[in-house]
Amino acid sequence: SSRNYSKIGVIGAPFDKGQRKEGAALGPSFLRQAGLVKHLEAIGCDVHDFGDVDYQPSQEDETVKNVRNMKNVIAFNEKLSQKVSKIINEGRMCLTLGGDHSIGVGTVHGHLKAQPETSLLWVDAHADINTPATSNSGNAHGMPLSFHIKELTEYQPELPGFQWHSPMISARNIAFIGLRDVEPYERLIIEKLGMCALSMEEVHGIGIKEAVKYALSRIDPRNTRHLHVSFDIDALDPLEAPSTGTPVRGGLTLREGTELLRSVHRTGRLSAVDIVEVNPLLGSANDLKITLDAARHLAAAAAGYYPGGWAPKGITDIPQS
Ligand code: HAR
Ligand code: MN
Ligand code: MN
Ligand code: MN
Repeated sequence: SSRNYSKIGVIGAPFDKGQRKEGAALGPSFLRQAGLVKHLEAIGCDVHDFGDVDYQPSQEDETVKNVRNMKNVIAFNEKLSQKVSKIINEGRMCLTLGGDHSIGVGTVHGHLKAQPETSLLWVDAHADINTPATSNSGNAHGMPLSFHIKELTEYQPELPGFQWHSPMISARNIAFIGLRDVEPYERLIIEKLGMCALSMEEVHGIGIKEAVKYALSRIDPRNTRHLHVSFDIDALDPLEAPSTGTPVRGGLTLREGTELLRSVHRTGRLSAVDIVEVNPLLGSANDLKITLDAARHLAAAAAGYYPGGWAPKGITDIPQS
């Protein structure tokens, strides 16, 4: 095995108005404090931390067309999208630290703007593909995919301030891994669009390696496209990542999560990763420690970290005593 660590740009997306629980906005600072960025440097990555998205959410906001906090969601993601484009255009893999999953509006848009030929792996317990019309919650973190999919254009409402955004990816270039809490209308959309959706049932049936291989063969059949992995920490089992807003039992082990990311890294075409839905205000101190540590391991795997280790660079002989 050879050393193949990445050039990475880190951006913090401290935003939690895509759902009702406070705390996910503290994700970026807690993840940095837990050493996520330092760890990437320690394993040999060339890391540039671009800091956090510079946006203070306004206190007064409203629900428009069943999208709660519509103004803040749209304004925050416009800024985030620009940052992501910039980092990818600089030739770095963009690692976005959330934030709730509504920040997937900005990360995926920014990536597609920089690299239109991109396929997307959505690793999540949830499908996050509700349109504003199908959502029961009005929470934007359950909707980001619907905004990106070209085939859903005619089902979207006009949202004021959202003109900067347009759907830029086909459903055939998106796959899910880890699903186990999908609503009926979400399932209808998945079936109508013929999407590749590997629930925990399929992951258990064929194993994580085959699942990733199959998903990539569906969304990138010629092995030519750039890849984006949007990793919701709740894809992991709550035993592995308890500090999150909507935990669902029966999820991926951390080992499966790192295997997934390292497999995608090995393609050489992984250009953006999101790690979202870490909520430092949920669970015990130990729950938080476990969750932050899981996120750190996921980031390292995305950067190509091989757990078997490497011999020191340029050295072939064991030192004499
Ligand atoms: N499907 C539900 C909704 O639309 C729940 C989404 C839940 N949460 C997430 N997203 N963490 O992955 O509101
Ligand atoms: Mn999600
Ligand atoms: Mn290209
Ligand atoms: Mn989720």
